[in-house]
Amino acid sequence: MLNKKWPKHTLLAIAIIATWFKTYITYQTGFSITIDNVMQEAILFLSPLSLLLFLYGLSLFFKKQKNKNRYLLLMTLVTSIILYGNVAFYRFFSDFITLPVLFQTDNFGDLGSSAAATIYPTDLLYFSDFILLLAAVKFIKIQEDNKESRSSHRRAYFILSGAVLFLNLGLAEAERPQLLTRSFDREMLVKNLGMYNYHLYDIYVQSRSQAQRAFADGSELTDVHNYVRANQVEPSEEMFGIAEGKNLIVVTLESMQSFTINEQMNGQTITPFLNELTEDEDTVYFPNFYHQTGLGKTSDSEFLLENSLYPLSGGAVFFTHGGNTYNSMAEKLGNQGYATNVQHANNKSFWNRDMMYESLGIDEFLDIQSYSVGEGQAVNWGMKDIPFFEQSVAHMAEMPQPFYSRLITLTNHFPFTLDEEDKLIDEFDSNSGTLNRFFQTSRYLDEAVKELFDDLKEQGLYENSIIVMYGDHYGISENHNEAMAQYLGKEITPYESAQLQRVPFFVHIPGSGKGHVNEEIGGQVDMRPTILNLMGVESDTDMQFGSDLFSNERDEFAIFRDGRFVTDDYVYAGSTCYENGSGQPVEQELCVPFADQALTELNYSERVINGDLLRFYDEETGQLLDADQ
Ligand code: GP9
Ligand code: MN
Repeated sequence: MLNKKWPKHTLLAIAIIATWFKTYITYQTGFSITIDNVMQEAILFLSPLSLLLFLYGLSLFFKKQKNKNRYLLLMTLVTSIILYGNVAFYRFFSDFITLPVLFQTDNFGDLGSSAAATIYPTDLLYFSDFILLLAAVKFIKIQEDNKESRSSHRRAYFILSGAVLFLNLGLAEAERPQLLTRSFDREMLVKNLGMYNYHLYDIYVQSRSQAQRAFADGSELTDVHNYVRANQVEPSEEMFGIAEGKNLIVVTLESMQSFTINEQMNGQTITPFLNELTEDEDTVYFPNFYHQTGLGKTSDSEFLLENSLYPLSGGAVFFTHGGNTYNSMAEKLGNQGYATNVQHANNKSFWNRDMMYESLGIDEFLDIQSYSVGEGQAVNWGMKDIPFFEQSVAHMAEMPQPFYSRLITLTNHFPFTLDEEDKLIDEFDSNSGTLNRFFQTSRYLDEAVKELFDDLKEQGLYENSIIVMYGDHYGISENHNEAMAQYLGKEITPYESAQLQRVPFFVHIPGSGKGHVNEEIGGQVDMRPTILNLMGVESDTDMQFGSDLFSNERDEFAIFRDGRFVTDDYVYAGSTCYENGSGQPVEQELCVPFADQALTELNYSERVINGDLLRFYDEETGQLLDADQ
């Protein structure tokens, strides 16, 4: 059979079909893409085709068969690398690659151990189309075609490929209106446009945002300014200035989620110390507090904390806009005479922190160089939290007061590994090792926080400080829903998934007697105004989207970075409007006004960042500056 001469475009057909089918199978196996109906499945199936027809079809412009073959081999290799790159990235981040993260090479170095753990020999299958084509080129005899295709044939071919693209876009528009204008969710883009078109779209969006800064001017800030002023609330009189002049210690609780607080796992308490704090007379605990991070994970949470702006829908703002003008909480406290710093036992370039902290006006960054990591003091990503806290508090003892010191923990990070002696509870018993270990590392982090409090007391810093703690983002992604369902004893619907985005938020003010459990619904964007008010620092002329969680005037609202949101009545998730509390789906209309507001707010925040618009704003006076200033 191999001696028979096959039609001249056989190799092109093999390449297209092989990559097409491989891509479709990868959608099903390499990612967890949710499909709700047959139409979505059909779009998913069709989506790789248009770009493949076009890209591979360019081989028709080559004259020599040898060059046609080489070109096709190169393209199957390139598309394989793109697809596999996404699969590997997805295993780690549960997200698709977007252009700016490719420039985050520093981070990929540090991810080494975790990334290696997610590469398998069977991954070679992601290159199966390339291998197949290689074999076909070698073994199949075709009627050699050493001339350019006839232009009329080519035209017909490319019209067909264009038609497939329009069919794809038409179906996508019907299924998901405004897909390209909203584009919060990369999964939706990949699902509807296909992986390869998605990347072209991403390249377009990213280069546009570069151009946006170049062309932005101060007038774009007017709408945002009006919106921010219109939504501003008065601070709580009772709490304003309650911590004035005290040191501010903010602790980032790596991957800590609220579902562990005041709960047990197989009869064992997960966070005994934090549980105690929820009942403590000097601690306010917010159980309905949500993370609002995107792809920038920890760094996005820092961005929300410092600026009360939302991070970006694509990429990590610490990287993409590390050089912008900001009006951070650190800078503000610095102006009040505070010494400001961040302490984190990791490389300073991770998440581009060294650059970004300069833009945020943070005086000092105590990175891994400031710590001595002794024998047995490192695990997983680096220094263990307990010695980290101990040495950080020793640093604090040397700092001029008052200070604002931010501590970023690390031990409770994927893949959640611990040394035997640090395992204070057993593993859980689900099919997800990740979730099973997560309980143990959460327990360790709880222990570390307890020791932090002791260290502060020992160094005499406790009484004169306020301690704010927040969970940065989820630790357990939706890939572990089955195991989570086993733990929670209920199915993980989109409603439940949204509720699982709750992270703990604690405000501990020694000697205040203000402790209570505060049910207010809020998110990380609200930390800056809340904290500044406690410190007695006015922020009413600042460009911030959050509001004081203690204020009686504020609306209960938490907007997720991907467009989901929670109000006291509703939860919007998975394109469905649910009643908050019962989790029952309700009429879509009920969520619409909030969805519009969420979209507006996220867009405004994005506009401020992309245009670097705060360079046109004077936060002292609340005035817009002329573009040429
Ligand atoms: C890295 C640490 C963890 O320095 O903040 O980052 P994450 O992966 O959680 O964003
Ligand atoms: Mn983190």
